[in-house]
Amino acid sequence: APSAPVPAKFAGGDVRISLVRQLSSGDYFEQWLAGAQAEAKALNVRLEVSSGDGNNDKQALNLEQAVTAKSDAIIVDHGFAQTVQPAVKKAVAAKIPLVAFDVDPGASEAVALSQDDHAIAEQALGALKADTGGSGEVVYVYVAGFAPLDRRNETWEQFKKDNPGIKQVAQIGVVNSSTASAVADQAKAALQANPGAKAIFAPYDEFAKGAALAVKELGLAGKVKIYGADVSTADIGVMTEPDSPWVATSATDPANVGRVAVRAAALLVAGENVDRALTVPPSLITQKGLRDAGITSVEQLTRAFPGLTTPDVARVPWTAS
Ligand code: SR1
Repeated sequence: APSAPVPAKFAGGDVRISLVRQLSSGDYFEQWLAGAQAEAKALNVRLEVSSGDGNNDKQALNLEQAVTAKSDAIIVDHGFAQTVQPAVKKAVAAKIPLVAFDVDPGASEAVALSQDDHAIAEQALGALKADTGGSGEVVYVYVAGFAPLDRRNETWEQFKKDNPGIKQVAQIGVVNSSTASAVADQAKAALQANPGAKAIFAPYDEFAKGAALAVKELGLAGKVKIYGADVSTADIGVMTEPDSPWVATSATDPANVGRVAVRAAALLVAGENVDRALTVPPSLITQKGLRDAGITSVEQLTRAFPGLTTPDVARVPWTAS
């Protein structure tokens, strides 16, 4: 049951929150937005959404505009620190509460929200280690500059030090509006150049989908396995299809993370205390686990993994959940 009355501003439907995104295409970002919109509806908040469509300057401009428009709060979703931080400073100066998801806001006033990216990489790499015995040639998919990928990369670097039998034979990666097909092309070339590779560490679902396509097209299913991150209903389809090389992924429920972002922003608008660092834990999801349980959708997955829903992260006292 709610432990506080609904603040007047929320009851009147007068709260406007700007969601300023760097990226919006792909399963992860679509599910995240659906969660954010559902939470905004539940809290009677108007969510004004913009996307930079991968263009950092456009995102920075959208952020400036959210400050000028005097939104009640701003959520910055991804982006590069150097392009986002100048506008974040302006939001702080204008006393606009701010939640930064997957980007360093560079301001102690802002709430920094992330998934536990080190755990994401550790879980996926734990599966890779269990399957390979800790040795073998691995293709790695990475693009620097994205905070979550940089954190996962820290874990990968440490993993290689701790497991000298693991040899990174190629590094590939691109993030754009057709990441999966671009990564598929790169992965094909990397696998052809490195016929001894037996695993691909691809810690973003668009990377993993691209890698899976490459392995299939080269007829290497059974020889090369993929260890990824993130999950969607489409990803579950890819992981569970016959002969799929994508055997493990470590993931949160992206819709849940979008919900947390909106709750944190709403709490700030209401003047409630919010931890300055919020972290959403992932779960390890394996191909075998999905197949054994007959899971075909994220809805079924969240029922099987109740830890994927985190009502206590940024709990709003005036709602029931
Ligand atoms: C390009 S960054 C992609 C990552 O952002 C989110 O953290 C998702 O987990 C995804 O892997």
